Amino acid sequence: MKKITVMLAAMFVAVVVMVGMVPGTASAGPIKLTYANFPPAPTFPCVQMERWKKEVEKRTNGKVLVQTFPGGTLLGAKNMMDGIVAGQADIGCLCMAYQPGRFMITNATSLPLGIPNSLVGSLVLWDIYKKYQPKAFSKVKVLTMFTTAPSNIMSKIPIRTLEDIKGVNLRASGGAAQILKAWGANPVGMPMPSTPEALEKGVVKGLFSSLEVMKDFKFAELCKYVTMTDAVVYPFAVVMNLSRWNSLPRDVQQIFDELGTQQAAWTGVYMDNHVRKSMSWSKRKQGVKVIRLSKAEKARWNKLLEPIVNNWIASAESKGVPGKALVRDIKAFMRMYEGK
Ligand code: DTR
Repeated sequence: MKKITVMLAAMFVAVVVMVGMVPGTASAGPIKLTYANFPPAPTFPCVQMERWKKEVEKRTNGKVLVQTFPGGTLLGAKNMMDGIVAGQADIGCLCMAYQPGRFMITNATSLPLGIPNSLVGSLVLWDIYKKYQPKAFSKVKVLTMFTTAPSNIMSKIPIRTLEDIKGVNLRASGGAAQILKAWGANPVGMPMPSTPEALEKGVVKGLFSSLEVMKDFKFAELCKYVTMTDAVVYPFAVVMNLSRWNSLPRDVQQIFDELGTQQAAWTGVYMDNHVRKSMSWSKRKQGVKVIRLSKAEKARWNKLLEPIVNNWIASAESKGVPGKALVRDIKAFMRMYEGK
């Protein structure tokens, strides 16, 4: 009798342990997910990450807990995608523009096509991803995508004309670098987290990016001039390890899926508002001067960008990427979200 009781007890313990190991079962406790990000905590990619975490924890009633790792503590700007595929973190946020060849389809949104703001950019990018389902993401689950606001030149010296920008070292990455090159600048490529040191050391005289960084990285303390170009956005993606995704219960997957478009829109609105706040702080507290190109000067700058889109289409088509259709779709989605 005693033997049977011991055996039954042992079986009971084994069952409890086994059930505890199955992901998503009631007795498994909360599902814990790690989320890696490359820039510092106060910057917009991390702000959107904290918002996603909060929403997920709320909508799953605490069934999912997300532990966030800003500042490149778990994965950095360039090993984010591979790190997520390898399972070094469950979720990761990456700037696709830092790897132009790898994410050719989604990076088409960083062509100079006149995307007016981050909200429109983010919704257009997300639609392009959903329509084309690029192979570059076949090893991960994509949770959302978004873009920055358009890029402008922040510099230590005033840049008013093409003559002023000629040969100036300015930091940019991916598609944005070729825009600077077309204008005659000397683009220096590096991910955003390396930029503060490059500016301080004088390796670059400025940068080409969305303007929320004037406040978030305190670039306004060094760059006293902003030349408004309103050109090109940088696309971002949030990706999840595929087997981790497959291990999630259906109701949790559904919540993550519902959040895809909402998170893209939330980030767009946050970014557009934050750019405005950053610039009013830069002007009021840091004495930053905003330079607006005259109409004639702007026409000269725009003319230099004209070949970029056609050259990109030709090179994409030669690699089997439907460049023409992509550009047509980006423009159509853009008109739709601009309400035209
Ligand atoms: N413009 C891109 C991406 C970018 C814009 N703001 C931030 C903040 C933190 C990291 C990246 C970005 C860039 O210049 O890298």
